[in-house]
Amino acid sequence: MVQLIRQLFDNDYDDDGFRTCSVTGLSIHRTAENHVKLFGLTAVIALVIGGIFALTVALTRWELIGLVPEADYYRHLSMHAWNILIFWMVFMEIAILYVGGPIVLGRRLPLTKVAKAGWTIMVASAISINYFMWTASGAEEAPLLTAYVPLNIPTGFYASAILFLVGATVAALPFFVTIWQEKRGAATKTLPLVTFGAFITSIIAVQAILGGIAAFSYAFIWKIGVIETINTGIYRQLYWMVGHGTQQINLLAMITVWYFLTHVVGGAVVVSEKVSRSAFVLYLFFINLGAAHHLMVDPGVSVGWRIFNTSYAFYGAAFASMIHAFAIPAGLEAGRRQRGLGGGLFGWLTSAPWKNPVFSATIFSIILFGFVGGITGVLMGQLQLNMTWHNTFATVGHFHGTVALGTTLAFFGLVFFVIKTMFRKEFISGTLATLVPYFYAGAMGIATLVMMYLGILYGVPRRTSSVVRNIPGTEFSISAAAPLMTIFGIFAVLAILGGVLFVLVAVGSLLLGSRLETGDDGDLRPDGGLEPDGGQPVHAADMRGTFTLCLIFMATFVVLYVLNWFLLTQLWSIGA
Ligand code: HEM
Ligand SMILES: [Cu+2]
Repeated sequence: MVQLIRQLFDNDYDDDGFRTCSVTGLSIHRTAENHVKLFGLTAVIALVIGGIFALTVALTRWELIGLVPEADYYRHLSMHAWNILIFWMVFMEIAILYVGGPIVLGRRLPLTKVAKAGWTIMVASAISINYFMWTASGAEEAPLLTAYVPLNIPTGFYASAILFLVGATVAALPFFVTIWQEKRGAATKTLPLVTFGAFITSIIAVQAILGGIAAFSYAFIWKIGVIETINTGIYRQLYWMVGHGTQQINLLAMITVWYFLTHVVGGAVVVSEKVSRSAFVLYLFFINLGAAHHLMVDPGVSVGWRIFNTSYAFYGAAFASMIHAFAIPAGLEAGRRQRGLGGGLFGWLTSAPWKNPVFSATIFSIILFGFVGGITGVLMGQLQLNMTWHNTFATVGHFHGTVALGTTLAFFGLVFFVIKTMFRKEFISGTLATLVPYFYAGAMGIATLVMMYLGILYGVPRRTSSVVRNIPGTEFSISAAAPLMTIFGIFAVLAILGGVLFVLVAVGSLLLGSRLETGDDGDLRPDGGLEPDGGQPVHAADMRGTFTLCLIFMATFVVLYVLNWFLLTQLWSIGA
């Protein structure tokens, strides 16, 4: 065991503790690499726990099975949400900060003791959050993701949640110090794009963490009786600074990973540094205002406030996403055309390394995030359309489009990348590894679409263990949705099997995979090497394939927009 751990955390370093990465050519220091591994492995453990509860939750909503009794449902749903949305993602994101900072900059990780202290606090508080969620009993309730006051949630939960946020801040400190070291005495030196993306992510993370500490502290002092009453409207505003804020972190970390992985395994170039950087800066100013979309039906805030934040201001962030959605495929197209890889409209895409799971996971993440998670987010974030989405199963569909399809797939790609480039292990089965992104993206994609269909067309609510019965005292019946719940259940189970396959390949490769020799790129490096040679300058490269894709995206957007407004008009007869 000790031997194994030592082997996992060791590579051939020179006397200063550096080695050269055989895929990226980056100079990697032992400290940076080992902490990426530590946080990455912890994240995968959280994914497993969250995934187990994805199964119990899905098998309950699949009414024919109805696994968990009603009284226990929130406990399971809370375990699913916190382990998978918070712990899987945040541990990965700290690893991403260390990749984007010290590894891309070729530095050692400073303050390694602080990094370890951060990890320890995060792990301890994650365990205790799980404990309080699982053991909430009697008059106490499981918190769900939101821990809304005045639900009677265990005091220890709030305390542990605060601690987790503090732990994440401590773990991020070495990243900030790295940026400071890099810029010290060289204030005009530009950070590489990936580092820049990671840095903007970290600033947004600070805002989210401050909001979270404020929200949970406010609830905590109320729970222990320091204040007698609590204003639920204020709690909700504070809570969504972290509730939505963590999703912004997920988004930015994912986009940073998109730039990184399309470059190192697909041969993408950056078409315009200025444009991509400006898009990150737009996020900095506008994305946090999106948090207001969670307060769409709150009576405490004015309609003008809601419309301003979720529409006018938030479109600054949606615009930034559009820029990335163009810039990343355009970079891939330009980079591959410069190398002469594939002619015609889509030859650059069809000739891409589709068998490489790092590549396919990244591309599926981009496509599914955009088409499934992104479009629906803009739709339901609009005041009027929100009326048909709010608190329905369609909402759950939307955020599985963003986090379970988009972010999770990008992180799958990153974990596979780290297994080969940092753990230096070959996959135990190349075929199974290739299969993972296709299997998971396919099944989860369908499960997600069915969730939306059930929510929008049948009005099936979220956060209930059983829905297919008439709403008491009304004539509304949603029992027609029953057969579709089975389709949802089947694809949900398949998606979970896709996740199981991912974990088996990842952990199996770590334990049993053969070791890659120094210099072996494990078939990751793009055709023609990392830098396009001898081809045309980037602006001479044709990007009409990407332009066509963008037109398809826009057409889909328009169709869904019109469709949603049409469906909204159908509601006018209610109560007539
Ligand atoms: C195989 C994959 C998954 C399946 C089958 C699944 C299934 C579900 C279902 C059925 C619900 C809704 C329950 C309800 O409202 O009654 C749910 C909620 C949720 N899921 Fe997933 N999920 C999966 C993966 C993920 C991933 C990867 C994430 C995040 C990274 C995630 C985050 C969430 C969150 C945040 C909630 C909402 C919890 C709440 O309402 O407080 N899920 N999931
Ligand atoms: Cu949000």
